[in-house]
Amino acid sequence: MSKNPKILSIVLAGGEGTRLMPLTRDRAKPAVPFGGVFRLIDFPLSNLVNSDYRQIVVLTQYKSHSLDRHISRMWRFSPLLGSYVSPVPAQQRLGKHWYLGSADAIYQTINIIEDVKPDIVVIVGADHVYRMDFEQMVRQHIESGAEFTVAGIRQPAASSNQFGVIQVDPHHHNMIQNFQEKPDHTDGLPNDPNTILASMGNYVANTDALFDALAIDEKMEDTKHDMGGDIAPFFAAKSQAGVYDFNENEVPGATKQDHAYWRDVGTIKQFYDAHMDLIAYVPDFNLYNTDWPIYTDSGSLPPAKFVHSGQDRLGHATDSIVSPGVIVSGGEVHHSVISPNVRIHSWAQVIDSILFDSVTINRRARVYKAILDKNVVLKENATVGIDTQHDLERGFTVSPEGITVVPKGTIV
Ligand code: ADQ
Repeated sequence: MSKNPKILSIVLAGGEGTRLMPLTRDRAKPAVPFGGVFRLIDFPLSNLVNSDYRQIVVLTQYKSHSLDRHISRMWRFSPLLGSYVSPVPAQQRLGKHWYLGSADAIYQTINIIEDVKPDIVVIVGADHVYRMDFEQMVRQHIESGAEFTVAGIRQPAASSNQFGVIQVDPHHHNMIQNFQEKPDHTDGLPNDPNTILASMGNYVANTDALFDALAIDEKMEDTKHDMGGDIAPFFAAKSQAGVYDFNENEVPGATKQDHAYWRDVGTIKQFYDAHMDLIAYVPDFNLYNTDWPIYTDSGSLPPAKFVHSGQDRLGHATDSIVSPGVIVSGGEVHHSVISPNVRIHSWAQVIDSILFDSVTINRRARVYKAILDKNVVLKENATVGIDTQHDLERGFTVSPEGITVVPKGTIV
């Protein structure tokens, strides 16, 4: 392989995100807003761009309208400079069938990959919040001589059924001996039985070897056509899979707290908790790391504004993130994440909550431990999250942990 191999990145952005309902009712999971101004897809795309990988195809599938719009508005690079992010909707693929698993999604895109003729493909999921330097992973992949490399992170052994579990070859440093997709039980690490090395769902592959593996997989009966379920075990079985240890590598500007931060935000609880991580006094994930920025389309919105400081009408926010275009007029915000263009009026209270774009909280309304999707309006005196039984009766989703989610556009 040449010293400067040609790299193409593929972002798998077809996940449905059923466990995030109703937030994924009419948007693909990678298009779900996160952290006020971002969408989930901004994290893998920022990581790739910061790694200097700027030829990117995004494989979309399910309810991809807002995802496509976000990508073309925010992420369309200059083809003149040789950089681009192109969304590839499912109907543009080779096969007639709606594709099956993530490996099939890549297989159906082979003609697009062949046009680019990359030496190496970097394949990343679009469902996680983290910073990662893919250039480090590619460098290790090349040095190891493996055909395929999986990024691994330590996770509790009890969560093995959510992850691809990597067993490292004791005789060959950084090579995978065995890869099992979501086993119910598995042995932990030799020196730490309560911990496993889990696949992050990010892969680096030599293009030729990947094409061969995908073609073999495509012909097999007993397969889900899944990168984690079928392709990673295939390379492990022929001793051609390396592992890149995320915990042992750092991205520029990472603080002690956010080094090795990686969160699946696939459930309401995980999504909520990752937001709370952002607003901690010393944040676990530092959005303010300008050495490794997370890019997004914030539009040309005016700054956030806080007004009315009469004795009992204090327009203010504490321990919170407040996005541009917000007006807090005589209301109180505490320990919350507020997206652009939200309005919070006098004597209203928003506590421990996440408000998406253009939510309006009218006078004396109260919100506690809730996620309000885009364009939700609370009328005067309305409440959400105070009485979860009442929330359920009104058709809102309440997570087992008591987080109320109000769907897009609801008037409460
Ligand atoms: P899962 O996330 O359960 O496990 P999957 O549902 O295939 O696996 O999703 C992986 C990524 O591919 C996601 O970003 C998803 O949006 C996307 N995706 C899924 N099907 C797709 C399709 N048909 N077209 C386009 N994109 C698609 C995976 C690995 C595990 C690993 C975990 C880490 O299989 O081994 O441990 O990720 O969270």
